[in-house]
Amino acid sequence: MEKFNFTEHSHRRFNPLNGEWILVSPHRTKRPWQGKVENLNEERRPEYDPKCYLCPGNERSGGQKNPDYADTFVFQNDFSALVPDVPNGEFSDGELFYAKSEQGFCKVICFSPRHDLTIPEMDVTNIKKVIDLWQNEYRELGKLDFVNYVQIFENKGDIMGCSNPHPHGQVWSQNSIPGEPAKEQERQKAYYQKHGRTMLGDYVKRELELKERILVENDYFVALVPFWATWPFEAMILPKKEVANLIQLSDEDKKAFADCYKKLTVMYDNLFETSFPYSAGVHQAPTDGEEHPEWHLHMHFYPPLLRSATVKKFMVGYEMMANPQRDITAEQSAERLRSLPAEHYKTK
Ligand code: H2U
Ligand code: ZN
Repeated sequence: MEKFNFTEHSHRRFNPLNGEWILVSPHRTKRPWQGKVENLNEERRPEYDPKCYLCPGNERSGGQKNPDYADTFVFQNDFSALVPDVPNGEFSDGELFYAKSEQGFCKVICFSPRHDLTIPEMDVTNIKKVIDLWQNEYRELGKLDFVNYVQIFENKGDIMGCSNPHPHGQVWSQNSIPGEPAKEQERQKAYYQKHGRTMLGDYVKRELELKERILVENDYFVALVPFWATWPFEAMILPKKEVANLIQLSDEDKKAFADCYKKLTVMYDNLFETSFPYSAGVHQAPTDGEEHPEWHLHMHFYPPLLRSATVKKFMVGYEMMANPQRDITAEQSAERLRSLPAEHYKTK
């Protein structure tokens, strides 16, 4: 019997961050995919769109008018999924029926006044201003008594359900620690209790030695394809040093974060020469008043595209019923992303 090898044989990989598994079937992609690049003839957007609800000076659905902002802009979501004025309450009927009231806040953040830009097309100085805003929102929302967790995220592209191409993200904050960060917290806590170091601090150190899955590295931050990647081109950005939340980032750190955010998203856009859709979000320590030395801040990128600007990976069937599965390995994805030109395809 030949020896087990990642690029030939089906295997399961363990995700230590959430405790779940991913099935990898590399034998299904014997040859490297050349990537059919469909030219989608993406429309060029104007710098200002009079009909956009996020452009400076325009009116939103609720009737409010956006200010004439110059860098970033944040406002309370006019259709918030979470609101602060909910009475405290619980419902239970035996062990099987349980519900609880939830208070929170939803905000929308505009990354730039320019309707035609996206993160990979913005410069690092302006991307850093987005991270400044995240830091500020995390700090201020976290001070509220009823806010124990702040989720910052970005939905990019129609196929991710994004409602408007104007560069923007959202911040939802609430009473409870939601499912994904709660799983990560439990795993990180167990690791920290055992080793006295953060799980992702150790992880990033080892990845930097191996170099197989690293996409971008600067003085303080790294972008990589995690060993346990689920989505075909999933990636993570994380600080090299132990940082539990955005407040702990200095100006230099934020610049380094912005540099990774830009370089990673340029790779993404260049992969299929399209504005690459994804859901991305920052995971960090809850704001529940407890110490959280176990937490290591990181940003996840979950992009759905598989083979071209239009062919996406479906998380259906086996994925829904059992666990996620992928063909191309994390190392092969990293290799493909690294081999792309550093310059954005639109500026060619
Ligand atoms: P996406 O990030 O998925 O595109 O969502 C944008 C949010 O903007 C969405 O949650 C809000 C929607 O409720 N919105 C406003 O707050 N005001 C508007 O005038 C339109 C959309
Ligand atoms: Zn996470």
